[in-house]
Amino acid sequence: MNILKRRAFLWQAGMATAGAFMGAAIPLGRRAPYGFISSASAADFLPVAGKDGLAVLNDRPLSAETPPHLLDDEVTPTERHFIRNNGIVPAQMEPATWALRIDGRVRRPMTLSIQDLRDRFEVVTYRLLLECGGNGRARFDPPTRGNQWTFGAVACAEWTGVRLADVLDAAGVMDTAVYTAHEGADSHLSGTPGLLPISRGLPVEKAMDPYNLIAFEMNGGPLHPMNGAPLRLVVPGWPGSCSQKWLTRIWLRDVVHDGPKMTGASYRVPPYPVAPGESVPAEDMKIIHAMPVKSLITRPATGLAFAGRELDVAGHAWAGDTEVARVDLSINYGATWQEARLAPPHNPHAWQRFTARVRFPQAGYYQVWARATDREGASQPFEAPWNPRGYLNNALHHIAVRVT
Ligand SMILES: Nc1nc2c(c(=O)[nH]1)N[C@H]1C(S)=C(S)[C@@H](COP(=O)(O)O)O[C@H]1N2
Ligand SMILES: [Mo]
Repeated sequence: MNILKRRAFLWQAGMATAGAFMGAAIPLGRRAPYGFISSASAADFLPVAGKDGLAVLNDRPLSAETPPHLLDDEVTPTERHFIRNNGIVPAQMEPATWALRIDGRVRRPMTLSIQDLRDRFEVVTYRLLLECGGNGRARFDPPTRGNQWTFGAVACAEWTGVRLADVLDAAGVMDTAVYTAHEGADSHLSGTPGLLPISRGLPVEKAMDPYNLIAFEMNGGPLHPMNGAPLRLVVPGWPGSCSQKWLTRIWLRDVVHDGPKMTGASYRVPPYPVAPGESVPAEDMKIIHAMPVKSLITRPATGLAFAGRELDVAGHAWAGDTEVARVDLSINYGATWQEARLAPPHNPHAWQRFTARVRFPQAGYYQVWARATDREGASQPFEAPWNPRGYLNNALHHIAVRVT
């Protein structure tokens, strides 16, 4: 069985048998929560240099996610940043000769080396949240096609580069431009020359967000080859697919970009509620903009068994283009809630730390649920609305613990 099929099988096999694949003792037995799957069989861990502990969802193209307890750092280490490839990675990633073309509806088309970017524009460093639009897809029922991400297609690394807005200003965006279009150096899985695996874009207003970077450093070092070395876009808060890796061209268009993965059902959702499994006419689907409010418990790892009555719980919360206002925890399936301490973001578009000490009334099995609410008052649902391609699943995360 290939990795993808095996994982799908693991998923469908359900909780009753998940333990058999785990090897190690599981204190929760068949009541292990879904969180166990992402840290499943050791054979699924990624054999890529410079990556550590990621679970592989697909090996061609490579997609791998990070188990929640390995995302506890404020700044996600490069080794733990998830990978989502749509095509074949470029053979050549040489920074010295890399060229970025800016053209289309601009007054001054330009070709820039990485050195030109460093010399001509202010170099800035920000912690930026990147989440795949399909993160959480595995929780939809009926299942939707695509990578069955559980929780870990999200990261907040420290990126260094120049502002996309500064580069666009230098190129002189024409009044007729409405959308950017991004191209990278990876090739289509079919091997067809000139066919791009993915080319997405942004409305010009969003492209001008000062926290969008054209990045050439990740966590103070070079970009990892699987995260777009030597140059990529980082567009925090919007689906990860907007953040073109191995970036070679940004062109400005006078229409909404219609490149691969911009049309049909790709990165689109119905603008009205639909029943699970319902088919939706393609022309009704709307392009996803900001990602919804979400949180992830990163400490302790799910499955903890411990003696005592108090437990320190921690995690991160984020909210697309806005900020998280509060995070609440429940140990009784949502009957009552306790507000967690919540830190402001290190900079706009970084995730926010939440911490809380939770007290358990007696020994036994508990689920600890986390629920974030953003500044606009939107909070995480108990179950995310189903959509044809399984995007935007921001349903509550929980861990399970046994108090002895
Ligand atoms: N050139 C290129 N850029 C790309 C992709 C890709 O396949 N090719 N995948 C996109 C998707 S769907 C996501 S979620 C992010 C993932 O970034 P990462 O692999 O660095 O985590 O990259 C985006 N940029
Ligand atoms: Mo993605």
